[in-house]
Amino acid sequence: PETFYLKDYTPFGFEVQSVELTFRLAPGATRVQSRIHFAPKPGAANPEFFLHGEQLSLISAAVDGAPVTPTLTEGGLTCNVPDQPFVWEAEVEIDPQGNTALEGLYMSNGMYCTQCEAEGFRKITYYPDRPDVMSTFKVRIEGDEPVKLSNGNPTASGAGWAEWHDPWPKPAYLFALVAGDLVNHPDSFTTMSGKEVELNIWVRPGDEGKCAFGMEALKKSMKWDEDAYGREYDLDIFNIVAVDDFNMGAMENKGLNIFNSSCVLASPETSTDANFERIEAIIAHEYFHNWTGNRITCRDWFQLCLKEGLTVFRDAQFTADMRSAPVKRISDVIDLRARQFPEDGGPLAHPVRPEQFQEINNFYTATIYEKGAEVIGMLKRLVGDEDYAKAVTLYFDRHDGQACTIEDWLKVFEDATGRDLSQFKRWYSQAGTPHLKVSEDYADGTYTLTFEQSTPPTPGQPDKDPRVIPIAVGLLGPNGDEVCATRVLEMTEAKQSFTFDGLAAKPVPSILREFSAPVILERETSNAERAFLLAHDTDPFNRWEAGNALAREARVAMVLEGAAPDADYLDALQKLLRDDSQDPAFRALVLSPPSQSDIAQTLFERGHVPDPQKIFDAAETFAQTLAQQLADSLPRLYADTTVSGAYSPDAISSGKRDLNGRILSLLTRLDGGQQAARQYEDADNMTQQYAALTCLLKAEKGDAQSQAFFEQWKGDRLVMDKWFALQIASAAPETAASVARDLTQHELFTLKNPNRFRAVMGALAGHHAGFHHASGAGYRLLAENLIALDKLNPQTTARMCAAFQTWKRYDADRQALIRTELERIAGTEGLSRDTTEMVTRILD
Ligand code: DPP
Ligand code: ZN
Repeated sequence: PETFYLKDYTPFGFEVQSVELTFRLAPGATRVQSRIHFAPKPGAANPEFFLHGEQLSLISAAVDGAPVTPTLTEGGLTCNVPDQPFVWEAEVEIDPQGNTALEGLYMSNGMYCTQCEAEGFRKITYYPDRPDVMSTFKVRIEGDEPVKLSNGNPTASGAGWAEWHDPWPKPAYLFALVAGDLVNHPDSFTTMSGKEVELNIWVRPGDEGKCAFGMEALKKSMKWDEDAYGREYDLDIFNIVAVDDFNMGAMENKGLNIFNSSCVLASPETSTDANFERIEAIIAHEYFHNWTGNRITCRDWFQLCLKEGLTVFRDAQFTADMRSAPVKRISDVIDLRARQFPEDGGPLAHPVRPEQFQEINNFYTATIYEKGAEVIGMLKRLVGDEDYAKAVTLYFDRHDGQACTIEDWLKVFEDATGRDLSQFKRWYSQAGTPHLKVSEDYADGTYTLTFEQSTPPTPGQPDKDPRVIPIAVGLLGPNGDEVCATRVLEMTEAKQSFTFDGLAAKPVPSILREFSAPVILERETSNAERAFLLAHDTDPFNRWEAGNALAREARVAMVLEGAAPDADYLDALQKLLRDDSQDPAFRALVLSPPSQSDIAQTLFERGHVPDPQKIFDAAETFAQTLAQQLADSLPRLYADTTVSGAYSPDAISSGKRDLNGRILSLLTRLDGGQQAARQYEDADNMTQQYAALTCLLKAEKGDAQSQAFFEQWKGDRLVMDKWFALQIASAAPETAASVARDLTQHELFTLKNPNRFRAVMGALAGHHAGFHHASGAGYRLLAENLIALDKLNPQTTARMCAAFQTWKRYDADRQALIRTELERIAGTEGLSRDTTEMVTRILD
């Protein structure tokens, strides 16, 4: 397959002045007519007229009204065109019904919908399908479907047709069309300048009752973007549509966001607290793209983090404002370590701004999104809040309507602050997570911290230069009082020391507060000091971090030395658990152990070969011991944290339910599931029902409830995804793969729905000891299903290949088993470009 390089960027030789599209919808044979005004760019000498196009049947083409016969090439067409402005017209036929890749125009449950990012528009018509080509669009949709939507504002409609006009120039990846039998949940929003905007969430009949929460989230997002960034919405209407079959979470098409139904539909009976929070965040994310992504877009796909990193950063700020900032930060770091650090430390490592790719769909990664957001967080910390606001305002003023690069982004910060960001830019160009070693020294009232940074080699990048690392540090005195408030140390050298004067005694440092940089901190310290920080640190993130480190060390000692669970840590946990003055959500986070995959990674980094079964056993032993030690207080703790009254997904109630669920899982280890069974019976919301079922299934006491759950919810696809996933997640390591295999034979399993595929295969890959069971059955099952899905849906297949990315952590036998499966996938005839690229990179 062809490799594309950042360094090869060349602009398109023509301006696109306007686009008019007419769709005549038919499931197996939709006709698309295009009428596009092109003009050669001044100064471009005889540019090639190349239009992308894939899986299109060309019916006719004309230039300035005269029929032409273009040359069809791999991936598009070329044509001789005048050296002055001209009108291109074409008609193509496409097959939405046969489109199982879910890119371009396709059908989901009888409804037409589109997904064009990154390169799906070329499956709709011939077009310069690249983000730096921006134009206004007029769209006419002809068909019997009662609802027909596209971008922008509605202009006219009649029996069997509707017309839309999007006045804002946009790249083709933001194009969208929806048509079907849909019902809306309507509302409106008045913008800061007093403009009334019509809002709708469109769903299949029957789902109307699941839109209210999403609508509130949308209105909050619109208000927040005005208040926090001064950004106002810019069309008369904003539509959201829920679609069942969708490769991503959601898509920010101009004025017509299309959502995976799992990321917008919500009701207390069918959605957990975690679902509610995620839905609120994704609605915000897609809405915020209207400015960071749509009004200002990317020049090319290498700049993907320009919109994604910034928009993730903005949605995290939003969630922090709506809910608890420390809880959001801790959750984000857990997620970063679970998904981005393994990527950065393995064969799929790539810079936040990659310099090459074969298939751009493979770069919608945790590195682009989450590390991309971390980089912006560092920038904000370095320049300060005020200068951040100045720079971002300059970005909107200077670049509105443009397709931009990371250079443009950094330049507004340089211009607004006078800083030189050339070294900072390494965060965008160097892959890999820096390791930050710390040592300390204290003499005569002066405390010195010395840091050394180094980044391991990553594919194609053997050597790394030192980066700018903002290290937020505070100091605590021996009695637990803070003797030095947070200071941001700006590290620029490979090795650098910082001093703190006037201290009466050797302090305890709290380093990397709020996780001020996405690095791996290496510091030799004692469990006593960790417990001290867990008790006294003023920074909630570092308090959690201290608890997390204690948990990790306890697990590592159990796995490596067969040690008993650390008594001091158990003590600290019990104290915290009983401390009602602490936020329940925070207590729940401290109580949630590092993941088993996380422990495997730690062992690997310390030079050991992780044994998944031993890690699993340690987790079980630890939880069992904790439950026993807490035996006397668990019933009271359970009662105290039970939320009664009408369900509300607000942060306080959901934090309490989270803690309550963790207590229930401890209690279930002692009471044989009695309390969980009662909770299952009494539950009037999915959070409590699901928590109870999880406990029961883990205890092997949940067959009846699982059956009842299935009967109750078999008509609800999203709830059934939970049921599928839970069967695997709760299985023992030796049975996880066979449970998953049976589920792939279940009548409700289908390769055609990405959510269902992810529910089953994602749960298998997420069951650390089950997926990595020595039999290799988990590897085998995943490989078989990836091979089967690749024929239908390369994009979702390729993403799921990442389950194998950590394979070099494990022993030779497991590596050999995985290699066999990776080679089996790679050797499959007709394997997609997407999956080929992923498997090749993982194998390298
Ligand atoms: N829709 C995806 C997102 O919002 C890709 N842009 O991140
Ligand atoms: Zn996004």
